[in-house]
Amino acid sequence: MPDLPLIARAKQYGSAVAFRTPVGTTTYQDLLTRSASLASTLLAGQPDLKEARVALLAPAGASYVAAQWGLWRAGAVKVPICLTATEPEWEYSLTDSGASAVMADSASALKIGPLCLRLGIRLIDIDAANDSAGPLPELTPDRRAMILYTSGTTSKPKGVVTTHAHISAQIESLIQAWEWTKEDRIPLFLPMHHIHGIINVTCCALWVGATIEPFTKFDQPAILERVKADAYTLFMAVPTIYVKLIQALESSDAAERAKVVAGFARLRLMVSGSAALPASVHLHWTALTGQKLLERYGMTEIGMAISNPLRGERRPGAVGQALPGVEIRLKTEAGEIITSENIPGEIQVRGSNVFEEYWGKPTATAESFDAEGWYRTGDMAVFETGYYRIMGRLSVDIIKSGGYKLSALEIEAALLEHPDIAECAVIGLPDDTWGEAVSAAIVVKGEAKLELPTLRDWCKSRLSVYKIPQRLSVVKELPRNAMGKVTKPALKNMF
Ligand code: MCA
Ligand code: AMP
Repeated sequence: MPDLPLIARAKQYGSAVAFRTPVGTTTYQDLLTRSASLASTLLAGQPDLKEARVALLAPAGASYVAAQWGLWRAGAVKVPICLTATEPEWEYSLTDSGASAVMADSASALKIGPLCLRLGIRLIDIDAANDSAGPLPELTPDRRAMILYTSGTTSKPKGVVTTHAHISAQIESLIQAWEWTKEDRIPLFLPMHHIHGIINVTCCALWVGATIEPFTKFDQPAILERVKADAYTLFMAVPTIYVKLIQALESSDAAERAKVVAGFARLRLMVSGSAALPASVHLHWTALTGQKLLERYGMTEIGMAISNPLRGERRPGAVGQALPGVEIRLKTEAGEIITSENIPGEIQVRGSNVFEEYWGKPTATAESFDAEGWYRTGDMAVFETGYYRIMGRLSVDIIKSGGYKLSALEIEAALLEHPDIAECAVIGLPDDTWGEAVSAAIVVKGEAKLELPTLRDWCKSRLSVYKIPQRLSVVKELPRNAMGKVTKPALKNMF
């Protein structure tokens, strides 16, 4: 394969606009030129980086993509890391992946520079690097392409490895299902270390020659201005964003609201995913804008798997049917494959979209697949009149807040380092805005006193803000079963 598919396709789009910002545009040819130069910087005379891990720390935008393509073209594996993570979290991703270099925009390079120095990792400032393009290696689709860190049922996040072939399969499935074309224009305001921002928005748009308007965060006023101006055809967000948009629209004056609503009504498609979209929010959004949100279901390990149809009924509270190229089945706890409707079971997935392995964790990888190669998602669903409906997760230790998947165990481990905390247990409590709110029950040492604001402050150097407990309950003891294990369902009543 002379070129990776995204690169080969970009060559066809040449002078089309890939990125548009208030200060200018970047064409597909600009991305190709810049990424070839960055690949040379990375290669520094070597013929091929041979799957060396290179971390990427930059806000969404043309520079991010040039770096991503550059490291791919040099034969490296991309390890995107979170812009707002703490230094210990960065250190974990860099050391666990064995990263040999970090590519960062100038502002991020300043922040991560001291850590790179301490760990002896090469730091490349994407904005400053300016090598001339040299020869690039030939790459095959089975090469590893990306490691995404995802939280789960273990205390520390696991690195989900996908190859170029997996990524292509994930993209092609969505292009087909949602009928992406080069006429599409989409805002990008989701974090660039997760599938939703990386694959569903950025890679899909660039695959077809569409245009992206990047924002460094969910900048609601700026995005709504552009919605009013008919800047977009597509919009993809997590449920929390739709909740926030409903709140904003309902508190704006009637004339302003009418303009924004008219803008949303003209979009060809609005998608929700990464967490459950309550049917009430779905119906509220339709009542407000006339748009029927398309809800879909996915996971870092599998990309997107199930989606409501582009054409046809988009059912509130349901996620639809298997996407093209994706096989889905439900299995009962007793191990029976479910063949009829209305019987709940675990969602299992197979297909060329499914990841390769957890980085450096062969046991965890083996345990997550069954003997026939079906990936066990740990999510429960039921098939009802032709549509899958997600019922929840098998593990109480996974929390979804604002679309971010969090590990209760990781947060508990951090809280236990607090000098006044003797014991703790973390759960997700239902929350209208965040879906679930991280909630900690703690037993303090001796006569110690601990309140939420001081605890949150203490957490800020250890945990990303979205992992920090939003609710706190100080209890005398934690509810435990006969084995001494904390019974998390019983904990809910203590808040
Ligand atoms: C921000 N805060 C949060 C969260 N995000 N707290 C809890 N949970 C969160 N997710 C904190 C802020 O740090 C701030 O704290 C306070 O809440 C209010 O911030 P605000 O500015 O209002 O929020 P925001 O910055 O607008 O962020 C909300 C957000 C963001 C845009 C919904 O959380 C977000 O981008 N979420 C998307 C995550 C995502 O892409 N997930 C996809 C994973 P303080 O007041 O203390 O400063 S991929 C995936 O799940 C699969 C594959 C799939 O199916 O897609
Ligand atoms: P992540 O690990 O961040 O990739 O999150 C994947 C998880 O998000 C899935 O395993 C589900 O638990 C959840 N999820 C994604 N989309 C939906 C949805 N539409 N409804 C309910 N849960 C969802």
